[in-house]
Parts: sequence; structure tokens; C-alpha cells
Amino acid sequence: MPAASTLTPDEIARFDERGYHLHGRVFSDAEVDAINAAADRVIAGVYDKGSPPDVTTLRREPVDLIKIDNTWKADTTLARTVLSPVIGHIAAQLIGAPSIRMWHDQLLDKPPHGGRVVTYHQDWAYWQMIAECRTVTCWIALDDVLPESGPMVFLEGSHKLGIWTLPDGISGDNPQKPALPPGFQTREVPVIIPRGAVSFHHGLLLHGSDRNFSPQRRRALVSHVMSGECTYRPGQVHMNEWMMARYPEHPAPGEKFRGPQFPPIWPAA
Ligand SMILES: O=C(O)CCC(=O)C(=O)O
Repeated sequence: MPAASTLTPDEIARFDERGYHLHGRVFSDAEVDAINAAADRVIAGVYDKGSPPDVTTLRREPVDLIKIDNTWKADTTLARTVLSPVIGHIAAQLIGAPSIRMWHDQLLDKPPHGGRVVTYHQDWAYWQMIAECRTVTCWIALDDVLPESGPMVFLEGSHKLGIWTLPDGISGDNPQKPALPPGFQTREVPVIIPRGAVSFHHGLLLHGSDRNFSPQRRRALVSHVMSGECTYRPGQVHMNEWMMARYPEHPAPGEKFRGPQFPPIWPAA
């Protein structure tokens, strides 16, 4: 039975306090099987929508990570998943936004006994072309996440510390744990969730992940979303800037994001 999308006031208050919300299963086993089949097709370069994703970084043997950006442009099943109004509704409640738009999606596949360390970072620090920190990362587990399969680890409450300098490389061998202010109370929370469940985190929450030490893949489909009120601020290089310019409709500096690069997710059309 999929989890409902209406949150309680307590769940929203805990998100404000902790910087994350672990939801129950949103996608059934059958849906996850279909998503995984679609993901494998996209990894193999088969696109049922007839157009490629925006950026594809395939695994460099033997230990790297597959990372594909904006799979919604390439595949119907992946588009339906990352643009799900259920996810949009949950994100909207967490940040108190009247509407939610896609920022970009990511398919992540850590191979068995492989992958890399994802260095501790804050998502919004890479997204400075969004002027307001009103973003949520919605991380959909496509395999049961195990303590040894390289789960994301959240530094609880760290979204309250403001913006941090970018780490020296996002993917490598060094977690580069940030030196937190003395006395700052936190705990490391590994995101151990079943396939089909969704983890939501704030754009300023520090998080990272280790290699996959298990014999199974650790796949995730990630929907990075923003409030429909967010505006475009040029200055930091981002894939979305050159991709949005390919469409006649895109925001000018200071305008709200609009146009085909940033599809609306919630309220559902
Ligand atoms: O899946 C991971 O290990 C890291 C993902 C991440 O950093 C994110 O989705 O914001």
C-alpha cells in the first residue's frame, strides 16, 4: 500500500528541525521493477521518447558511478516517476511552497563492490542560479538500501548552518567531512530505506555517501525540485543554463523559472 502524500504538522516540523523527511513507500514493487527496466534501457542508450538525457556519465571500470541527468527527457517511465505529483505534493508541504517545478533529475547507479565516495556537500551550493534556497531533493530508492551498500548519510540539522564552501570535488575517495562549529549538535543519519521509498532533504543539508561494499547494485532516481516561486540568478555555471537556452521560452535574470527545461510537477496539470 503506497504511503499517502498528505503530511502531518509534526512531520513538517521535524523536517524544519532535522532537514530531512523519510517517507514510506511511494512506488510499488511492480513500479520499481518497471523503473529499473527503464533505467537499464537509458543506461544502454535506448530512449523511448526519442531524445537523449542532458548529461550521461557512464561507469569507468572498475569502480565508478553511473550518473545520468534529466532522464525525464529520454524515457516515459522515468519521466512519470520524477514528475510524480505525489512527490511534488510532499515537497511542497515540506517547504511551504504553493507549487513545485523540476530543477533536474539524476539516475544514480553504484555498482556492486564499487562506486565512489560522494563527498559531503549541500545541493543548493551547486545551484546558485536558483536565487532562493527553496529546493528539495527527493531520492527514490530503486534497491533496498543497506548499511553496507553506500547509503546517503545526513548530518542532521546542518541545514541551519547556512551555506558551506564547495568541497574539493564531489566524487572521489575522500569524504572530506566538514569541520562543524564547536558545540554544534548533530548526528549522522544513514538513509536505510526499502526500494520504492523516498527520502526528502533540504537544499542546505550536508550529506554524502560511501562506496557500495555490498554484492548488489545501489540504484536511485533523484528528483531535485524547487518552489514554483524560485527565480533565475545568473553567475554560477550549471548544465541547466545552457540547456534552457535551447528553448525559446526560458527565464530572464530575476524572473521565475519557466519553460520546457523546468516542467511543473505540482499542482498536477
Ligand atoms: O546517492 C548518493 O549517494 C548521493 C546523492 C546526493 O548527493 C543527492 O541526491 O543529493
